[in-house]
Amino acid sequence: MSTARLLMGIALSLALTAHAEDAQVNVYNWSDYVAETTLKDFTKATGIKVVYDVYDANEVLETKLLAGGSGYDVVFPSARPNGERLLKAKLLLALDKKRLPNYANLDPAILSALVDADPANKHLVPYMWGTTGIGYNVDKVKKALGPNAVIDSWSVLFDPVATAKLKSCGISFLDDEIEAFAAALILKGRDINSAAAADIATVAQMYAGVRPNIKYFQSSQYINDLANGDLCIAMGYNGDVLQARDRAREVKRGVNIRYVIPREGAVRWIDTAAIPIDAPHPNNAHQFINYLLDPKVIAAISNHVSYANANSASKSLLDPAVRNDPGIYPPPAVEAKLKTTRVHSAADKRLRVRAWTKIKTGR
Ligand code: N2P
Repeated sequence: MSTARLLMGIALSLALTAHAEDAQVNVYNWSDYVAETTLKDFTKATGIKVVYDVYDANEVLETKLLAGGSGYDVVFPSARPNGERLLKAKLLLALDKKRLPNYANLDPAILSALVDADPANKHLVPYMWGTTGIGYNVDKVKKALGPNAVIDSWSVLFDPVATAKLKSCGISFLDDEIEAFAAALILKGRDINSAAAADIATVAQMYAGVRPNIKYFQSSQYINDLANGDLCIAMGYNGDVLQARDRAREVKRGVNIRYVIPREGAVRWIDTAAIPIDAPHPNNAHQFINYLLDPKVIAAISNHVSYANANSASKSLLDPAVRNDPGIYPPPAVEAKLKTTRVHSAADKRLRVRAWTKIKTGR
C-alpha cells in the first residue's frame, strides 16, 4: 500500500469519525461462523444493521484488504500468518479498547499467545480457535478400508492404496497452501513452515501420489457433503466437521461423522476480529466486536459452530457436549502436539504458492 493511500485512508476515517456514522456495519467473516440469531440480535440490541458477507479462505480476505477500499468494517483473519501480515502492512486500525468494555472477558493465555504476532494486542481480538484435522464418514470408511480400519493418522490421506479405495466415496482437501503443506510435513515429521526446496519437493510428491483420487480442493463445501454422505473423508477444520456431524444427526439418515486430530499432530490456528484501516464505520465496528465479546453471545456461537472461543467468561455457558468434546478442547497430551504457522518471506511464500497451484492442477 502506498503512503498516499494510507494517508487517504487515515484522512477518510478521521472525516468519518467526525461525523455520525450511518447505522450500519459491514462484516466479512468466515462461512458458518456465527449462530443463527447473532446478527439479528445485534441489530435488535443496537439498532445497527449488519451487512454480512462470507469467505472460506484467508487469501480471499487478504487480497481484498490489500487492494484497499473493501468497504468492510469488521474482518476475521487467522492471526498467523494473515492478521500479522495485514497489521505489518498497516492495513488494520488500532483498537480503541475503551470502546470494548467486554474485552476483559478474554482469556489472558490466548492474548499473550498472540503478542508476538500483534504486539500489545493492539489490532487483533481473538475470536475462535481450533485445529485442522480429518473428518470422516465412519461407515463408508469401514466399507472401503475394512472393518478394522483405524483413522488416526494423516497417512490415510497420503497413501495411494488407501485413497484409491476411498476415491469412489469421495476425498476432499482444503484449498489452503498453509494447511496442505502442514498436513504433509507433519506426517513426515518436518517443520510445517518449511520452504526448503527438498521439503517442497516432498510435499509435491506426496500429493502427486494421491492427486487422481481427490475429488476436490475446497474449504467449505465439505460440511454439507460429509453431512449428506457425499464425501467419505476430508481434511477440514474441527468445527466445520462437527457441524457436518450435527447436520447429519438432525436429518437422521444414518450418516455418522467423526473428527480426529491425527496422532502426528495438527495445526492450531486462532481466528481474530479486526477493523480495516479504511473501515467506513469504525465506531459501529467496535460495537459489533464488543457484542461478540459478550460471554452469552459468544457461548451461543460456540455452541452452534462447535469451535472453542477465546472468552474465559463464556466457559460456564457452553453446552457440556461442547466443553467436553476433545475435538473442540483437546486434552493436554494432544494439545502438546499442535503446531503454529508463521509468516513467510515474500520469496518463500511465492515458492510455496507456486508449488501448491501445481499440486492442485495435477501438472
Ligand atoms: C469456519 C472456518 C474457520 C476456520 N467455517 C479456519 N480458520
